[in-house]
Amino acid sequence: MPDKKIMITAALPYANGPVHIGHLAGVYIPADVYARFQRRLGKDVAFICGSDEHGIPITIRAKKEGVSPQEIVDKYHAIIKKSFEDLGISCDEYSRTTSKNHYETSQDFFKTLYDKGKFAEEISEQYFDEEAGEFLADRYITGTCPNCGNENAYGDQCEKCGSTLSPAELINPKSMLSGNVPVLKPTKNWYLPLNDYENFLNEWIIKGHKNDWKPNVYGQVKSWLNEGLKPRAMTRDLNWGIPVPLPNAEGKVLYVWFDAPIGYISFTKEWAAKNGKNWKDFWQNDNSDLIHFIGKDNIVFHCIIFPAMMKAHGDYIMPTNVPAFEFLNLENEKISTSRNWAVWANEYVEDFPNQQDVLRYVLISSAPETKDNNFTWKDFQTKNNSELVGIFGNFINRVAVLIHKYYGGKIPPGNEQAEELKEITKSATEIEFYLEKFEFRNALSALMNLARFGNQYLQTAEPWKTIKTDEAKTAESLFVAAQIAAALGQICEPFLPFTSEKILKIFNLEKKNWNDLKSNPVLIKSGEQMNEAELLFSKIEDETIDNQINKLENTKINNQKTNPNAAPMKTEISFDDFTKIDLRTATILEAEKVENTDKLLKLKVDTGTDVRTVVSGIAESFSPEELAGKQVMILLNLAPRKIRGIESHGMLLLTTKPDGKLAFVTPDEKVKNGVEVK
Ligand code: B3M
Ligand code: ZN
Repeated sequence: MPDKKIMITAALPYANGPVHIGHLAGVYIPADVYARFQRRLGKDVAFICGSDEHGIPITIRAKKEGVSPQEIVDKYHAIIKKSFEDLGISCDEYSRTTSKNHYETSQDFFKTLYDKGKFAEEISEQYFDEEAGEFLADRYITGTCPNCGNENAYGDQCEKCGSTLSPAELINPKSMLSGNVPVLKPTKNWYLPLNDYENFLNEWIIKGHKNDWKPNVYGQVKSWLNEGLKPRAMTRDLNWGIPVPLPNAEGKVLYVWFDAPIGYISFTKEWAAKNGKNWKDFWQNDNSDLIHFIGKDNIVFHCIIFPAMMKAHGDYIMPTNVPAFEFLNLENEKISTSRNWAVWANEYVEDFPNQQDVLRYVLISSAPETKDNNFTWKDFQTKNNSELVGIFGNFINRVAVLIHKYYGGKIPPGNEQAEELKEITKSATEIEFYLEKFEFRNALSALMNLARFGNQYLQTAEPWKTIKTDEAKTAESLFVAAQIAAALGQICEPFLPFTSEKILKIFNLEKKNWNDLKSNPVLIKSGEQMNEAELLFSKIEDETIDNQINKLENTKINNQKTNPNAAPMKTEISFDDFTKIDLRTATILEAEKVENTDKLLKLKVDTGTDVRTVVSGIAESFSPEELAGKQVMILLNLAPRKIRGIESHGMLLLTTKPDGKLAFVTPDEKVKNGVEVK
């Protein structure tokens, strides 16, 4: 039988924002390491991902940014796709769920289930906004939480007390679209009776995968099954999504969790068509392993709902494993897109050019495999400076420099049977063992241990000393060191692909099949010529880290704002700076429009110290007539400047009302002109 195909999926990120380190550590980097590793084993791998472009997260974001859902997904799809490319996430296909092919594939899937009689049609009462003429998704209804009294709870959840809610439980429900009280209205939807699949899921997961699935995944599935499954609607009354492919289903779309996982299939089709592959070999053939990389909040969808859909369809294989990760915190706090508490992939790439592998390394080493984990910038710095620079980079660099110095870059003669070379096969074997079990942190430690071993070996062999006393010894030890360095270049590739490329270039090597690494540790022959060494990692200074920490601190300050639209505070000034400002009460005597402008008024102002001309951009908020006699505040000692040929001296204080019109800032009682503000 030919090698099994490997179908690797990574959860489709919602195209409602860029991806952050939590996504990377908990899904995309592990999936990428695994995919790269499987390719190195020579397997036929399809590593598939793409943007999830439907669902409420998209429409909410669109409302927030004041643009259409299509504009939102176009924008963030491009950003996410680029971040993945920049960070070496080697998806074979990165598509999107608004593609035509995906519409067809998911509508076909739905039709198949419908034709087979797998759905139950049910009429239920859903909240409807009569003014907007729309049914309301749970997220679009706010009201008072019955559990804690929070007046801003959502129809699906109260963020204050954390309880899960349904819209019907909210006290005083209000539509977010119009602010009106929504009404209940009957509507028909198509349900997948998940309860019909309980036996199948019990047999397949509870009996079949007790030992090979991660305890967190297994445990969650078990508790869902213990509670008993209920029919779940696979359609929604919404205007953003894939239309339900049935007559008389206007205004209804596929549930986002129905269409999104089918995305894995649609995107495989797209990839297969471009690459001369047959997508069915990966999805509809037992000689294929399907692996879903996801975060823990997606377990139920990948272990219960999507399998039930595939089972109902009948042609699909079940996932072999669903390695789900826990969450990564940032500086000991939960990462949050809405609070901007995150390190964004696209910003990292800009702030740390050519240091993609540093992020990859740090995120793998703190991957939240079995429990939530934490990312701190200090830890990032330490791991870079002491591990990547101090151990890994240092070793490779020493080997390259010494071979250039003593042997003009030619690998010296040595013993191909040397005992130390066994470390190489040992590492390759160990890493394989861990990766097959999805233990990425252990696999990475095994890699670093080989670098540590290399350093210690050099330290003991001291080729820089033996060169003066016993040249043959130097040759021998540098031969061994060269093999270890070359091996590091080979086996670091799944984890540190950019670094691997550099090392292989230094040694003039091609990527080798992983099995060959295990069977023959001689990776570079005596007499082969090396290239110049290239810098692999460089020290990250305190200042760089402080900048990142400051960025987060600013986020915190912004998050404390009671008015989210308030502009951030300007740079602090000293008291001395403040005393330079001369603010006075004054009165407008006359006002007239400045010709050929819409905004400007020319004002004659009595400042108590003089009568002067001030040009002010307030014509859209006030008519000249209403201004005569108005008390105002003036910045008296502002240097005069010419505006439309008129010399304007001083500036009046104004602020903006909720309707966007301007209002004067004035004393709350009448004051004489020319009185100082203190
Ligand atoms: N779009 C990601 C999330 O829950 C969700 C995954 C879909 S995978 C088919 O953040
Ligand atoms: Zn509550």
